[in-house]
Amino acid sequence: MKVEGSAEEDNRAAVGGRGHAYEKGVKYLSERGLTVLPDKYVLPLHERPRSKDGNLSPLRSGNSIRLPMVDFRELRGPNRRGVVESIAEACGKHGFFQVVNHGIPTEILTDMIDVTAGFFKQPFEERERYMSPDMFSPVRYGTSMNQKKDSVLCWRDFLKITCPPTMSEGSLRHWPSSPADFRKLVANYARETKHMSLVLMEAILEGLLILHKPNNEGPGVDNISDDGIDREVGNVMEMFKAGSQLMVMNCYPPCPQPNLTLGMPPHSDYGFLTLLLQDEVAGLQVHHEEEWVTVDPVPGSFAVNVGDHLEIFSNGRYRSVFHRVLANHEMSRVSVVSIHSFPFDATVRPWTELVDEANPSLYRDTSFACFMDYISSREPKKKNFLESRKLPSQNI
Ligand SMILES: O=C(O)CCC(=O)C(=O)O
Repeated sequence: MKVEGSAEEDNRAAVGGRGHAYEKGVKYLSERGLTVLPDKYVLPLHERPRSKDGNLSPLRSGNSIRLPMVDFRELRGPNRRGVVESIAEACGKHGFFQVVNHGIPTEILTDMIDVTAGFFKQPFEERERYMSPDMFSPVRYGTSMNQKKDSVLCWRDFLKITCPPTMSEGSLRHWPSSPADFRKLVANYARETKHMSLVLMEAILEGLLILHKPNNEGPGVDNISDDGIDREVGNVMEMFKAGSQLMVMNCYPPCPQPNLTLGMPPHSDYGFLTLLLQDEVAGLQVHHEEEWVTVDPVPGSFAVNVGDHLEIFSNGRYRSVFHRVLANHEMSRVSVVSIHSFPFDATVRPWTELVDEANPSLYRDTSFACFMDYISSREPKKKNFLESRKLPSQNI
């Protein structure tokens, strides 16, 4: 007969008694039936999740927010200017908005969620093939934020994949080949989200010009290209068309003590725009008016947020917003983020259209490589990368 030991003894056995099991990720730990959260995941008291009503579970908390809604279809209709302005307002006030009526077939979204869940359900040996300490690897499986540097780990595993510009079959050969159809389904999703990001970015650029010169009805005749687009907007859009797309597939397994840890700690995203698809399990929280509020999943829609590059490019008009993810005890959760920016080797700086004597540049030039160097050399904390890009004399 098996004699039951203490929860701590069971847990020590489950994680192998040594630190190395943590590096296999939280899916691995959760599959071993942990009942007590290992110390490595326990946040200091002041960093633990807490909500006003004292309810810690995002599944039950009433403290949720409805993000401003953007009807994507209307961007192609007579009310385009109204939608452009409402996106500008959402970026300025919230840094987050919800996109509906985007036209991406439901099947592509459900396939993406299913193939993400399917990837993490595979045996550890299959997932482990993509584990790499190289932050520049085009495919990387890992856990926490930076598992080698984080002093306290967080309760998430991830698969990061870089989307090549052509998305041709040959260029996807580094991507996982299982579950079956992984490459096909993820590539379909990546193409659709790339298109959506381009349409949104064009609207965001127009919105920035309107905010900067509110009395302008539109670009002057000299500044319109043959296809009717403001030349300045057109130039920037060329950078986005050739730009980078990074996808992060996240998995948050049930957590034995979710009130002691987080799925992801407070952070901002580094690109221009992040498009987030979540399954039906709540967990995402945004920092809004000094409070953490839950973004309840709206089936078939995307939560979109401003990233650090857009904060820099907009010269601080828009701010990348802190968000975090709560863990929960009962249900596994998956999400997929698609992060869009200029090409990896391009420089990001405040848009010249927005900078003049009255509005001096507030940020240093930056690039994706500079961000990667920064985060691979230290524990990423909140927005400290962005802080490092602010010009010293500017009080923003
Ligand atoms: O899982 C989520 O809802 C958010 C994920 C996220 O913030 C990220 O991957 O940066």
